[in-house]
Amino acid sequence: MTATKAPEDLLRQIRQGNRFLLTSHVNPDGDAIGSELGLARLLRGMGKGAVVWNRDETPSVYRRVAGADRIHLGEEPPVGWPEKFDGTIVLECPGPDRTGLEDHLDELPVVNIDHHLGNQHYGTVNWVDPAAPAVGEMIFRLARTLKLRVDEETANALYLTLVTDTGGFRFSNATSAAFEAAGDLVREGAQPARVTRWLYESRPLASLRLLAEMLATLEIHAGGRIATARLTPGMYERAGASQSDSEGLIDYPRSVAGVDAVALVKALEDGTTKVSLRSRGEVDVERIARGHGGGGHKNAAGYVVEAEPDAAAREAVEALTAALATGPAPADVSESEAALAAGAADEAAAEPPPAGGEEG
Ligand SMILES: [Mn+2]
Repeated sequence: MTATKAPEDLLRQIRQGNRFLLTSHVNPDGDAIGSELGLARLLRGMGKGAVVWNRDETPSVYRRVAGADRIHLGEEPPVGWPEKFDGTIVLECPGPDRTGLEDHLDELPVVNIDHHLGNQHYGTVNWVDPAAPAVGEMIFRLARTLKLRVDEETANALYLTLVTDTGGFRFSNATSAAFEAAGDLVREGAQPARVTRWLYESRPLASLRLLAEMLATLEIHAGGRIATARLTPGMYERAGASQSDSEGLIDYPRSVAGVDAVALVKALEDGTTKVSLRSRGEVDVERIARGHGGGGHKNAAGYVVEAEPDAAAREAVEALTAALATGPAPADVSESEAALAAGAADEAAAEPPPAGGEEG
């Protein structure tokens, strides 16, 4: 697949509008936050207004990105919506329902910029490029097409999207385009050591305590090829953790030698159970998630079921076992095959609306 250019009508929408609302999917990941904040800075650099509105809170590891403290959160629209805006730009979001704000999205023209293969082309204008390693890389290309200056903080935000979506340049989407964009962003002032520190060396202590709780539940199935782990409201409570502190924890069971598929089973406060799946290579977990009303990518997906955690875990292991049996033998369990396209994954699960307060 070759990279596509931002379509003319998209460039026109952006040039003509004066004030934009930017949003992305529920449970935002690094690509969502970095793309939003990077594009917001670029638009402001053009003399335009930009407000980022996300339904869910920003995971703590992304809060160092410039502008993260100004993101409007929750289901109530920001001041002046929609009369003081000229359009909505939805980033890294395959369908409008995934924003959690879909009731508001038909108010103004929508610009849809995404790299998910299954994008529903729901925008007034759509730019969907499945070959892009991250939506942030598309935003960087857009900046070049519009001949915009990319300042240091914008470069950091966009660089972060590449690091997170490629799993630190480990996954199969760590293409030459990803490395070229990363190199160009560093030339524009991105600071890899700083961004890496935000991402991997700034975890809240509660997140590590939650990891310890989760690892105590680690189980291996199918002769070592499947790992399961649990999260419960009680664990969050003991760890003093908030929902976003579980970001990235599923990568630990997947790091076990020989494991090709992982199910993280999370008991939710409302009695439902969220199942996050990860896999390697040809093991398709998106199909399993879709069968339960969820979604995601081939190697990273999720769903919510009305079942007890034990039953949900058993069912997930059965489905993963079947998927392992039908997929080709893992001749080469290369790390690069774990095309996580970070985060965009279990957020695909039909999330229940957030309860009033923080769970745990
Ligand atoms: Mn992405």
